[in-house]
Amino acid sequence: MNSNNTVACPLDCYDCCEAVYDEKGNCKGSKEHKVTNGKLCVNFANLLNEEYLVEAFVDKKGVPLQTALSATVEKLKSSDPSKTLYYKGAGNLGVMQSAPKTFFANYGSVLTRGSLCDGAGAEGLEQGRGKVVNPPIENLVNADVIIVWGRNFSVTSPHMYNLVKDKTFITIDPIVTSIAKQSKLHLQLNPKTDHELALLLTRFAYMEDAEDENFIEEYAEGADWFFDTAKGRPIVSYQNTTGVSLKDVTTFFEIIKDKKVALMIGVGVQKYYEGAQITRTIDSFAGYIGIHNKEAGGVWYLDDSSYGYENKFPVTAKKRVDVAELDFASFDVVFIQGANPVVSAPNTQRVIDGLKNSFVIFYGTTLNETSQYADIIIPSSDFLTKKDVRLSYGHELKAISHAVKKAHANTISEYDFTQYMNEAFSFESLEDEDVILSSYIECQVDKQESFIETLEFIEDVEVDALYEGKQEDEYYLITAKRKESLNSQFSSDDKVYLHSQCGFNEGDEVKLCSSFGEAKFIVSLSDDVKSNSVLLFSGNKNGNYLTPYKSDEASSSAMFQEALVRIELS
Ligand SMILES: Nc1nc2c(c(=O)[nH]1)N[C@H]1C(S)=C(S)[C@@H](COP(=O)(O)OP(=O)(O)OC[C@H]3O[C@@H](n4cnc5c(=O)[nH]c(N)nc54)[C@H](O)[C@@H]3O)O[C@H]1N2
Ligand SMILES: Nc1nc2c(c(=O)[nH]1)N[C@H]1C(S)=C(S)[C@@H](COP(=O)(O)OP(=O)(O)OC[C@H]3O[C@@H](n4cnc5c(=O)[nH]c(N)nc54)[C@H](O)[C@@H]3O)O[C@H]1N2
Ligand code: SF4
Ligand SMILES: [Mo]
Repeated sequence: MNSNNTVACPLDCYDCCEAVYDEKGNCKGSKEHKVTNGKLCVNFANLLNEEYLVEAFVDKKGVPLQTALSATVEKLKSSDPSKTLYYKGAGNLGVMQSAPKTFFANYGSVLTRGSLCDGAGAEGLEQGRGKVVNPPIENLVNADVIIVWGRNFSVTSPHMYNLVKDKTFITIDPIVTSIAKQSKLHLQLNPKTDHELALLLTRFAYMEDAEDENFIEEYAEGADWFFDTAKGRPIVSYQNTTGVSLKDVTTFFEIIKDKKVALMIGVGVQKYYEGAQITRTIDSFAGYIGIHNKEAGGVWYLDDSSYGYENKFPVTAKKRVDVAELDFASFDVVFIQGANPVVSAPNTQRVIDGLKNSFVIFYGTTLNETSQYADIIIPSSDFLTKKDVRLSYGHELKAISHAVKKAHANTISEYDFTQYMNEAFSFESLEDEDVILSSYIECQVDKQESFIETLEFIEDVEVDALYEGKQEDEYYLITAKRKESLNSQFSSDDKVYLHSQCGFNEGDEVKLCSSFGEAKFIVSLSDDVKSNSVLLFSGNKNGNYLTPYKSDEASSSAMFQEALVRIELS
């Protein structure tokens, strides 16, 4: 691991792989990084083939980097800082991406709060146990049965999956995902009924004598209340609302009986207004049957990857706005780094209208749908040319990036950009780059950090069901990841996937309408999609015309699936 030719995959992905760059310029998966295990994926290949941006722009005209940087300084010097926004995306997850935020916080820009990704679920887990830290990867490897709940495990963390692909799987997902196809049991529940399913499972756990009395006594609070909530409804009523049969629930307990269980929760369960409560209910069920704090197995989610590390880029924002609700038009200047909100943020029409009415500075490695609206474009140097460290939200291993290639003269790294701006504004400069990086590289987080001291069970579950207001001709909106792209990066798949019973034909052009907007799509039929749902992949250029620009109830985060859609031939 001490070699100076490793490169961290910068992409927003659970696996956090490390590659080795050889003298011939080839990148191979590191064999020393346990999760990478010598292999890389199609998206890493996409990165290597990417046409990186090597020209800066001011007013759509190509200019040298220096001209774009000077124009940025000039624009900020003549603006009211409180009318400027700093918006950072997840295009690169290296720790150095946080450097520019320190400049903008000192300057006085408004920052964002909440997330477009895992915010609601993280909030739910944190409410119950105070922190979100995954168990050691060994615990996953040593589990017997893996429950994949609202996570496209083999697609969105292909290397973690590879370590355990021979285990017994149970999948809980409205879509027949590739992991569902390899599972012993697939509970194809209705969207946004996961909290109900968790309560039903808790009820069965009691009947099957599957509760973990020791865990409950030693580490849990409120288990009785939680169980009372689970008992509050007739069992058969859960069957109707979740769409999961009691027979399948019995099978679920047959499979996990006396087994070491790992529960992999994904972002699918929490893209809703009450996403925090839903996730916490699942974690409470896991506590009830004693999955936590064991030698093998445990509960995984997208954890706080920097837990236990010293934050080298602390910021205090003068003001923050919710990332899902913000209106770009209400700012004079918007600085967008590593993001593509025109495709990835909720409510595309509102994003575009906002960007058209603001001065936009775009800082990225590639042109994208958002950079079209930029007044200034600053090219960021690509991942092979800058030093960095990646911490993972999927497991405890980190990946280290050396600058294995020389950066193009017209590009600038996030660290150098921040230093440049600090100097222009006479702000204090950052610590030395190598000192910052060593702090992350050398810090070893104790594996015991994932130990849960107290699990407070959720007591009242108050979730407004989507099925209650749903009309016959309305569909649930599912929006999930796909193998060949990383959110809006690389190729996009702009189709709508529908079950063959939907009454439309392959290739039809349809209009989808929600209460938030409408857009056209070409139909692709797939019986992997539940017949009451439509599936749009993340990165679909038109998908977010349909999604709400409101925050969830607890974490200021987006809730992409809190919507129902109608379909008409266009
Ligand atoms: N190849 C690839 N890998 C990626 C990404 C990518 O774009 N491409 N993106 C990365 C990022 S940013 C993230 S956050 C992670 C996310 O990775 P995952 O956690 O796997 O997230 P998603 O694919 O959004 O959704 C997971 C599953 O939730 C299901 N689902 C939807 N609604 C519900 C529901 O109401 N209940 C239940 N039980 N399931 C539901 C979907 O059908 C889907 O199969 O993946 C990362 N990895
Ligand atoms: N409908 C729907 N919407 C979603 C999702 C969904 O499942 N469905 N998923 C949500 C999730 S989980 C997430 S995480 C977000 C992601 O949304 P965003 O954070 O907006 O990420 P991307 O769309 O992947 O945009 C990445 C951009 O970052 C830039 N970039 C890449 N590397 C670097 C770098 O090193 N430096 C700089 N400065 N720029 C770089 C590239 O120009 C690229 O276009 O999308 C969310 N939006
Ligand atoms: S699996 Fe994820 S971390 Fe690994 S190379 Fe692919 S995108 Fe990068
Ligand atoms: Mo994400």
